[in-house]
Amino acid sequence: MIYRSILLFVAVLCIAACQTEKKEINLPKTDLASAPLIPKPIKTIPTGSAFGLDAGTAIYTTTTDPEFEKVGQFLSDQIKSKIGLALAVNNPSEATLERLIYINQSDSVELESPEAYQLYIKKDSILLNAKTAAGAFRGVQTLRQLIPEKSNDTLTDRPMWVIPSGKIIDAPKFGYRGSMLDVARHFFTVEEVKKYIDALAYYKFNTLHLHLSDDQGWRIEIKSWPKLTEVGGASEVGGGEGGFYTQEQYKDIVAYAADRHITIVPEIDMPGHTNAASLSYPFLHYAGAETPRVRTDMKVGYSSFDAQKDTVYSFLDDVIGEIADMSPGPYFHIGGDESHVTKKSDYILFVEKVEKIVQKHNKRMIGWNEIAQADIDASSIAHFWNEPENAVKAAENGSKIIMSPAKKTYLDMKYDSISEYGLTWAGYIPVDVAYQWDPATYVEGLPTESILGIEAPLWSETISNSTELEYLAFPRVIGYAELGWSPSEHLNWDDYKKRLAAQVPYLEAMQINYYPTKLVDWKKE
Ligand code: TNX
Repeated sequence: MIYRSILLFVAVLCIAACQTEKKEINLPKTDLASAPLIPKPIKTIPTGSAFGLDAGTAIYTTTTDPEFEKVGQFLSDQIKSKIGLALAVNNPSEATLERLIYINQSDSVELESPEAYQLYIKKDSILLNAKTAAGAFRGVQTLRQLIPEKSNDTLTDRPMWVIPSGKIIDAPKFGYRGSMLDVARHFFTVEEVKKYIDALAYYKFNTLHLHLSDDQGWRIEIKSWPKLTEVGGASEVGGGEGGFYTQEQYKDIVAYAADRHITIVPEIDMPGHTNAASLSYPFLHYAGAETPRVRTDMKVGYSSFDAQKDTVYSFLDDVIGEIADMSPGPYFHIGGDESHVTKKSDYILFVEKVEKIVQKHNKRMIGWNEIAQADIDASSIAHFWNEPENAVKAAENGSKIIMSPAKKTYLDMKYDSISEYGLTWAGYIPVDVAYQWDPATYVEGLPTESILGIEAPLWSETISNSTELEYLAFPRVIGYAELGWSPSEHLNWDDYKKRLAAQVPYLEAMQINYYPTKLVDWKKE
């Protein structure tokens, strides 16, 4: 195996070296440092020359890890759909080969973080080094962003896409960089979720948290409790028909995300936000909560599971078990927010018991910051949204924290007074406010080491399809990608807003709707 890969490597380098001597192409001067990359890499060193991407280019990957070949194929597919060029992957018989893109597995110490990569762009080759396929995948996104939409048709007898030369050394600041989609208040189809995943991948997110249940709907098939979707999945906010993912569909989403090195974090919200579940199976209902009925309104805090009943926990063992079996990622999110009608002692009992069930199914528990009231294990994660004191308490207990401050990261907040969709309870969040804050210092008393990362939640009370989802998510979510990835010293609104403006060709090509805020001088055709 190693022999084969060395041979292949030497062979392709030879082809490239011999071929380029034949033709000297007059490539234009470039500046890699001014490329509008988002997130901004740690280090960019321009060399002023260029790599000419054309039909004479081929992609090769290390043969020691089949996941790298998948990353190479992903790059080839993306190049095909962006500029129409079909590049072979690991096909040494390629007769017209002149330049190559080599995606290489490397154990270099500089690539310590699993998502780190190094990109060396020269005249006749591009070398992408990474320790893991995930790192290679992140590097491929940088490369995608460097490929211009338009070719230069005067350099040779065929179109050539000019990529600026130089070196990029890069790795993420946080290991957890996510967005959340609420598919419970309004249901979103598998295709709509995949479209969102594609855009998240382009900006190097590695997590999508799916809010799979709430008062208005239960959205994931549970084979041992079929009424959850038959009854609980049949409506949504505003009275639409709702919907749910079959287990096959959910697995399809998980696999699609995994191909983009994105982990799905499933959430079943409890003990509150459970009206749809209790409507399906009334034994779950807590006496202090409002009687379950079909809910299409936007109220919160009136439902609860009964924390005192053993049957509730056997039910949850089945539900968590079935979902955990379909979710290869390390986490299971139990919600835990806004359980206003649950007695505090019952709430604490409930969280502690459910944590054990989550652990039994080999997952780490995540819960909204309220869970810090319980005596949670240090391996469990508190998801900060509104109570700094609970985030600090969890960190003191050894838990990691995910940062989703409502006033900064809630994608469902309106941008301003003229926003079409969204709520306002946490204030307006214009695009610059969304970008100008530091997850590492936002909560006083929270040590940086406790912060696992950042997540931007998109609650769906006011949105019900991709166009509306995108209106709220874009462009704000692109800024969170940079807050989660780039070193703090690179975060600068004036510099960022120019790079953001340059995202228009991508957003338009992908047919992604976005809010054209006046704060940005959009580069429209
Ligand atoms: C609060 S944030 C909620 C959600 C709502 C959202 C609307 C959180 C953990 N709970 O149930 O959808 O506000 O912005």
